[in-house]
Amino acid sequence: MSERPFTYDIKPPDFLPSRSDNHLVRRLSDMKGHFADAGALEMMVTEADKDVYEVYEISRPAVAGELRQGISVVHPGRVGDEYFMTKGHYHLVMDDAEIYYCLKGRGLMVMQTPEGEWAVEPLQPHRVLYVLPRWGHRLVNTDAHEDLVAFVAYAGDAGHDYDTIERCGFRKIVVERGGLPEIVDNPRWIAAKER
Ligand code: PAN
Ligand code: ZN
Repeated sequence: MSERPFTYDIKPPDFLPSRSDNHLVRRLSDMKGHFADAGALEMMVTEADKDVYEVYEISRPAVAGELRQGISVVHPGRVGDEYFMTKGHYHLVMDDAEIYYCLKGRGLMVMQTPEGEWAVEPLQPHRVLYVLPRWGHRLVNTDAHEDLVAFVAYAGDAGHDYDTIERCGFRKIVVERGGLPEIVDNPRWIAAKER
């Protein structure tokens, strides 16, 4: 039988999808190299290897024309003064864009191009963010208590390039200063010309 159109629900209060094909959990121990304070991360991993974020994937074939979908949940927390966040990535197919629709919580999307341009956009419930082609992206939860939850949709063939971010980092990181989020230079960032 041929495949049929389908629906699923994303409902409050938790906004988890009624259908998902994959559930990924990224713990502190999966985040080595991503947070600026490596010592603080090491200590936290030893004490309790907490979940940092989760992704519920609605999988589609990895081809142009399809749309992969998912719900990303970034939990509240910090490593040193840096807020919990996703690893972040570029799409392997750099021309593939992405839609984020924030359902719950407060946070920031940190973005950059390989040429060194950067942007940070605040997220709050009911806000849509369009991630342009070529822009690497990372979700950051800046709330002290609540999960940051977003629906995403991106081209089926996009793929994820994590290596570049693992090697070079994001140009900007988000830290807490006096109870408020602040965007600061990443001491670990390696500019394209030095890579
Ligand atoms: C999202 C992300 C998700 C997890 O579905 O994959 O938020 O972040 P990382 O992939 O950086 O670990 C997306 O942007 N897909 O393209
Ligand atoms: Zn993406």
